[in-house]
Amino acid sequence: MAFTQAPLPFDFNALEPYGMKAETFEYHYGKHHKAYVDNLNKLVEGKDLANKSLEEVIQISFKDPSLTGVFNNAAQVWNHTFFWNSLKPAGGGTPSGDLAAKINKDFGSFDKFKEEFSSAAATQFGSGWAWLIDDHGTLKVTKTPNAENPLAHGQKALLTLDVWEHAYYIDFRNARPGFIKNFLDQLVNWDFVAENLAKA
Ligand code: MN3
Repeated sequence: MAFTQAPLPFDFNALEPYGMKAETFEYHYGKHHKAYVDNLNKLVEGKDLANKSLEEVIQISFKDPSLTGVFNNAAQVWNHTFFWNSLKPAGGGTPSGDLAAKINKDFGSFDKFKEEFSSAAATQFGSGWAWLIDDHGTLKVTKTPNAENPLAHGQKALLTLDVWEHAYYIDFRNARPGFIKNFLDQLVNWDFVAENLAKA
């Protein structure tokens, strides 16, 4: 069974009123994400790994230096699907319920969380990802280089932002901080984050 690219959970132009053009998704979903899926399928063709789940492939290949190429592509397939689900039209703002309470408890306040997340996303040198994770019961902000992700470290991802330059160059050119602020202000899908937190 080949790995497949999950559909984008919104139309290519759905985020245009919220700072991200259809052209961004034509490239980022249609070219970059698709290439990771195609490369992964080529790399695992005819191997036992082709019959594992994507999550299993990520965890197996992260520990095996001979499988770096498999890890990079598998993790990027997973990371991008997770990122699309982290976005929604007219998102952003503040979470509610148990998630809001947990953020307040573990970060001190929602503003403190925003500061930490923005700082992680802005200071990831070069390509990578910023994350909100559930690290064995405690919410934390982390950043990872290139394709690395919380799954590889046995942590549960709740939210991510792609800070590879290809994620923001069409909409924000070189201005990563503007992309981060726009994400927090009007794109974060807090319902998705709450669903992830509630999962065992
Ligand atoms: Mn990307």
